[in-house]
Amino acid sequence: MVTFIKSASKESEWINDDKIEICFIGRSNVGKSTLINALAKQKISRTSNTPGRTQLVNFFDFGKYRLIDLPGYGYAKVNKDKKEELNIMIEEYLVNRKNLYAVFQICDCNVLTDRDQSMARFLKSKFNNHYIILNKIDKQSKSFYDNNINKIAKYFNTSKDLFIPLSAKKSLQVNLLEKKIDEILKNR
Ligand SMILES: Nc1nc2c(ncn2[C@@H]2O[C@H](COP(=O)(O)OP(=O)(O)O)[C@@H](O)[C@H]2O)c(=O)[nH]1
Ligand SMILES: [Mg+2]
Repeated sequence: MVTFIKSASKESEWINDDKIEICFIGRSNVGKSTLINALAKQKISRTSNTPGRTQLVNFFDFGKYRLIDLPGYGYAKVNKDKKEELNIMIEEYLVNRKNLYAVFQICDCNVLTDRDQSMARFLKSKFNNHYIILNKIDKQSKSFYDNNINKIAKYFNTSKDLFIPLSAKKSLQVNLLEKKIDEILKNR
């Protein structure tokens, strides 16, 4: 049974135990909430057409692990103070969280930005278990991924092995992510 646990705005509100955590990070509107719902096979996270809705660190219980949904980074329409506050929340979690074991960066494969690129560089330098989910593949032709994977790997300066192409909305290839999470938990 997968459940929403709580939202936190600061470190003192995090959960204090030894349970392993996996986090989702990405720009707002790339489909983080939709993917959480696809993984959970139920609607436990609010999705939105309006970017910038998740402005807290959200904790979900997935049984063997906790899944953490971080605020979206690089959203232009929130004011400067709010942006700073969100970036601090993200960094605080990524840098300080002892429970954190793997980071899944979610990108919209149709719109890769400089912020995605610099975030990938940061995450790669800091985490052995860093993967890049290329979401919204349903918007492209079937051959898109195969035709562009080398270009995307070059863009991120990473190995192709880090990529997980899927569609959260249409539940396409979400099993690739499930498999990767199982593998990570087993190899720990
Ligand atoms: N076409 C398509 N749209 C998606 C996909 N995943 C999410 N979306 C849409 O993108 C928008 C933002 O999704 P949401 O999950 O709220 O993004 P978040 O801000 O990253 O949590 C919503 O309109 C979703 O329906 C996908 O795989 N394909
Ligand atoms: Mg969301």
